[in-house]
Amino acid sequence: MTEQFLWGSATAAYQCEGAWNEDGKGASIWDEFCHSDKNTTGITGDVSCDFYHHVEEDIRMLAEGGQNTFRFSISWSRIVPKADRVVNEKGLAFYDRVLDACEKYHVIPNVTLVHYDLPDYIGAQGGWCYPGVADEFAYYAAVVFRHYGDRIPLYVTINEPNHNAYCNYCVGNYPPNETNLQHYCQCAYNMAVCTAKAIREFRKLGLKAQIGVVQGCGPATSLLDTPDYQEAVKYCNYFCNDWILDPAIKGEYDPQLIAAVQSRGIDLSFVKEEDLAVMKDNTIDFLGQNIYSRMLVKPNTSGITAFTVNNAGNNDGSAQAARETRAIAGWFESDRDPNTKLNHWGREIFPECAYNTLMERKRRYGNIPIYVTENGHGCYDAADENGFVEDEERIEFLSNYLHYILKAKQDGVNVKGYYVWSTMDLYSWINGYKKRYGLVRVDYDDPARKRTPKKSYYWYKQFIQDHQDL
Ligand code: BGP
Repeated sequence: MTEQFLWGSATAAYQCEGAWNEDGKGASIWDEFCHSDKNTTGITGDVSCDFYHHVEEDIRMLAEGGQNTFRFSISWSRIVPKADRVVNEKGLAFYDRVLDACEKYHVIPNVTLVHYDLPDYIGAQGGWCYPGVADEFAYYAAVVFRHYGDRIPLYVTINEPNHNAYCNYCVGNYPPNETNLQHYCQCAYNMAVCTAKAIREFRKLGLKAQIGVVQGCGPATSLLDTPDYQEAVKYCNYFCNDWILDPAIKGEYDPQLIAAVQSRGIDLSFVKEEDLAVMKDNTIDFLGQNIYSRMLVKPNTSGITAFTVNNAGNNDGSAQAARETRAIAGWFESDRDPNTKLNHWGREIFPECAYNTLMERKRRYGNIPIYVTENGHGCYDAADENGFVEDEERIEFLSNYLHYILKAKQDGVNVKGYYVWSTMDLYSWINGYKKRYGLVRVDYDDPARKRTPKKSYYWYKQFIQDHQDL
């Protein structure tokens, strides 16, 4: 692959494809969840922005916006729709069309094998906690590697194992909607085994392509540097970062982390020697790092274990407004810096976190190549009568974060690419379609899903042009 800096934007299958049951696709846990009573909003990704039927247009627009790379994910249940493991040729053909468009417009694909949308037949057997999930995943991954090979230069095994496991089993807002720390640990462990077993398949083929994993949060940090605050940071990192990244990058768990997890009464009998051996031999080539916000923590004085998010998008900036928080009794709890802004969904906007995240990754993991695989601002956009959005708020967010990302690169972090979340407006997990991230507006009232580039699309195009020397 060429060594040019990659400038692009990202999507994920369930959030943009639509066509949820077309051409032999099987149901995923998100299809199942969104069609069930547990989905209190009734909003689904059944059609979404209908990328399935707009592939050529979306990739052309991306390229016309000066971008040279596109991150998307493959829907596992399009490729292997049922538990019988029969491969759906029409599913493979769909992503061939996506890759054809990428080639036509000189866009480098960066492809994730699973972005939250586990097949429902695995969900029915225990989902990410099903002990057989890693073998199922390795089978599916091998089908993908053999079929697409080096047409895809950058593969990602799993999007955000940390955040996925966290929402599934701590907050409980993603399917299977549980709050269960034991299952959180089991899920995160199984995801690490999935990554390792998929990489083992990948290496067998001797491809030139590279493979990585995408992490969803940055390192924990605190407002004070006293020993009790340092402890809180350490435990939060065990929980959110090291538990995921150490096996993927170093091929092993930190024994102190294992001891800490056990001391909480987590039963680690699911950890198997043979899995640890696979992890040791099968680590990633690059890290994908998503950057949205800071994880600010303090010592846990409440004695409470609880996790909250704001899916209502009603944060008005007041002290009582619902925000994102996480707390584990005895370990850490979220802190709030009154000097920073929160978005409507209660998430802190803190551009410096981009720099701190990247520098900390370098400190712990050395010169590993890093792609910033997502960075974006979710907000309520207002379009004029022509569908044009003057999204100054998004431009300000992106330019502030980019400033710190490029500073980290200048200071020696091996940053090789950057992706705005998202290429066009798409479904936001649980939040539906009002929370928008796209560089391109999608008119959901229009059956044809008309696309209109926003002001940020043109701003990004110019930004890329001004940074050709990277
Ligand atoms: C990341 C996910 C994306 C995307 C983004 C924005 O964690 O990888 O899929 O959804 O967050 O999140 P949300 O849509 O919940 O605001």
